[in-house]
Amino acid sequence: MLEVIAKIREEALARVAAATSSEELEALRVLYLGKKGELTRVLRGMGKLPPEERPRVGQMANKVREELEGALKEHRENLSRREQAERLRAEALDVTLPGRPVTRGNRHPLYQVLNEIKAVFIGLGFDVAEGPEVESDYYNFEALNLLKEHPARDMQDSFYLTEDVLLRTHTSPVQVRVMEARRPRLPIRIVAPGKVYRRDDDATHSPMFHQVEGLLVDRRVTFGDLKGTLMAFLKQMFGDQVQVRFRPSYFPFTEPSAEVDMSCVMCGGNGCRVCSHTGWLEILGCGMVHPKVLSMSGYDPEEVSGFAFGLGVERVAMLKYGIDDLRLFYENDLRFLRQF
Ligand code: 2U9
Repeated sequence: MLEVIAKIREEALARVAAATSSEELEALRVLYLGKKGELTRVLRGMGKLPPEERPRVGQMANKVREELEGALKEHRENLSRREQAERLRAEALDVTLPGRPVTRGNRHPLYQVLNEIKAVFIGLGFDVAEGPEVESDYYNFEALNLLKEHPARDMQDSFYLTEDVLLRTHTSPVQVRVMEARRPRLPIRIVAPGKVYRRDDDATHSPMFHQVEGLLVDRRVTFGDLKGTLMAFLKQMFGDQVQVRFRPSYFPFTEPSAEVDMSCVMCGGNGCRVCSHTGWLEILGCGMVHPKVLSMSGYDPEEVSGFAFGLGVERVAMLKYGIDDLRLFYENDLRFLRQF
């Protein structure tokens, strides 16, 4: 019997020493010391021994049990220390590493340009006015002297929600609303920036684009005031050396009307691909507010006059940065957007 116990002891201690995980140790504990374990079985079988042998066998079995329990405990503690060390190594967090830099974003190039345009006009004494992008036929067309037959009113050219509600095709309705709201206080000196919508879609036209329009209404406003204002704007925007010319044009809401060209920002006026070898770039439309437009909003064209202008933000941004496809502005490609 003593030999059996000695053999169990030797085998158990060897297996405990060789165990490589807490689970394996627990399985060994059950195997040797559990209710049905090998050492337990030996102790249970003691009844069959002659009474004089029982104390020695009992003593030895208990000693081995204690020894095994001690070995299990020690090895379990070693293993758990090693397992924890391994876990910590796997999840290693080096608090001395420098942090990841937070990269600073930038405003969308179109809104950088839009804000620049706004800032120049604010500097010239203009207020900024905003209004709804969903407009009535009256504010978008009628109040601007666009008659019922005007091609811009065609379903083909504008986005209609109902027969007389549409997405604004320009920011002019904002100015009409301001003229109504402020009457009779003068002067009115506002720019109206924002999104506008037209049924157009190619490399230089998008169904949604941005405009800045301006309006000045007061007593004795002249075309000279208009020219001076726009020249001051273009010089601040593109540099003092920029040349400006006014060409007669036509808009239903202004009379007389003009288109404004500036010397090409790419070639300085010598002629290049961007200006189609003319040396000039078309940048603005403008004119004196049509007397009918003034009177429809409740102003007497005999008493007051005004000028108005409009420009496309995308076009200004494309010229400023030498971009030839405006769809780049809307694709949200960070490789493009991060350059500005
Ligand atoms: C009121 C009266 C008159 C706004 C004007 C233009 C000329 C013009 C275009 C520039 C490029 C539109 O974005 S674009 O396609 N605009 O040429 N806009 S005068 O005239 C107004 C506005 C409001 C009450």
